[in-house]
Amino acid sequence: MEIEVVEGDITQQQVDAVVNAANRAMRGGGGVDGAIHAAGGPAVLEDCIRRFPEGLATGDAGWTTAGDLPARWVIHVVGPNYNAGERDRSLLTSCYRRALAVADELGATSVAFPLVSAGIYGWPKDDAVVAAVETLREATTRVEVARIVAFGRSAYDLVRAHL
Ligand code: AR6
Repeated sequence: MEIEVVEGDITQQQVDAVVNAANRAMRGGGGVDGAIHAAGGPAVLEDCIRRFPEGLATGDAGWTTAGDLPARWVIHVVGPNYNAGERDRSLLTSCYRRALAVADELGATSVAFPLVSAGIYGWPKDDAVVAAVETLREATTRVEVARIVAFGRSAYDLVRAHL
């Protein structure tokens, strides 16, 4: 799998699936979650309610339609909330592994990832980048391109340095 980085907005990515950094309730939120729901439109939330009546566990992934986004699917993951004391790193790496497993189920070959947990959930940025890059590098998957979408120049530089 090729791993690339771009600076930009994940809602604009022309890929098969975009990954959302959601929360356990799976009913939208702020950050990248808010941006994906806003750009994807109400179909994303409707599908979340239909497919995830009980929400989703931390570290897990599940897909919905991408609604009005250029992508076909949104793969929602729930990263650990570092600020709330969830500091088990395997829950963070699990998000990337589970997202790729869901992409494989869907037959998605290009997937865009945000830096899960690195915003509102407060995971230290440097380690969030290392976790993303290393987990993607070690993954066994049929996904051909994993695109890390860095939101802002400093995140982009950090990911580039680690790649
Ligand atoms: N495109 C790409 N990356 C983005 C975008 C975007 N449009 N917007 C933000 N980021 P966060 P979390 C980056 O806070 O830390 C929500 O309320 C951001 O700079 O979106 O996992 C959910 O509902 C950061 O690097 O997600 C949850 O409650 C990264 O995406 C909670 O926040 C993740 O930041 C999840 O927190």
